[in-house]
Amino acid sequence: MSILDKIYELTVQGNYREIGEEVKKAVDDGIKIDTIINESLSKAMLYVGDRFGEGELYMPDMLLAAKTMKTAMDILKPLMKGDEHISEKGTLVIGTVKGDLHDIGKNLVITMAEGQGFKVIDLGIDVDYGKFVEAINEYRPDIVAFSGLLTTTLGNIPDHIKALEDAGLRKQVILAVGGAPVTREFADRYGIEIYAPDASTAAKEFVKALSEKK
Ligand code: B12
Repeated sequence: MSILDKIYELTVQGNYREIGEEVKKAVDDGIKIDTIINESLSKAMLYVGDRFGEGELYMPDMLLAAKTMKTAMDILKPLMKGDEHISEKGTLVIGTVKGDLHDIGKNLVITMAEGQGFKVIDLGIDVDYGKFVEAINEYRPDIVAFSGLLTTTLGNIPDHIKALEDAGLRKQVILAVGGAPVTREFADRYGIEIYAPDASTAAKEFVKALSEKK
């Protein structure tokens, strides 16, 4: 079994005790961090979610998989920052939408954006509309990003945007949205400029949007 397969398996099994050693081995073998995240960790989470959706796995399984992914990311994150060409490109405010507690994907987007030189203000999970407004007033970000994993709470996106419009702030920022159930069509429906299916693409899109703005 390849080391990437092993990391995938350990994540699916929720084996947070052994994941660290394997992740370190993969890094020592020269496997790119991006590859470990995209080919093993994220794929494993997708698999666990699908089995949960089909009733084959349960909530504790999802929690263990999440804990395993977090353990792996705690090792990878500091390594990512080291090898980057950081210059402060711009400011990003990001949060998981109101009613939603998922944060693994958001945290990955943060890691990648920081790697691209962004200053990131993380508003956390279950973020109320007003919090985004406050953060824009305080930090004057270039980009405001919503992360959403639940179909139900993604329905709150228009309210998030309306809060920005009511505060007269919508035109001052570039909006971004992402999360497993989000699509390009969804973003277009609400006039959201940036959509990306994964964290590396997200960071690239942020950089591109800023260069087009300048
Ligand atoms: C782990 C997990 C949990 C953990 C969350 C732990 C945590 N700290 O985040 C726990 C166990 C707490 C949990 C709870 C629940 N969950 Co859950 N969960 C998952 C699971 C298995 C993985 C999510 C994940 O971390 N994926 C890995 C990351 C890396 O991927 P990602 O989040 O998609 O992010 C990537 C991209 O989407 C993108 N991205 C993410 N954000 C952003 C933002 C921007 C701006 C951009 C550009 C890109 C971007 O980049 C990321 C990195 O590549 C998914 C399955 C799935 N298919 O998504 C279900 C899933 C999302 N959960 C689901 C459900 C139903 C729930 C619960 C309602 C279960 C329950 N009955 O209580 C609760 C809801 C709690 C709440 N109010 O939020 C459903 C949602 C169904 C739906 N479409 O609405 C899913 C799809 C499982 C399923 N198939 O049924 N969950």
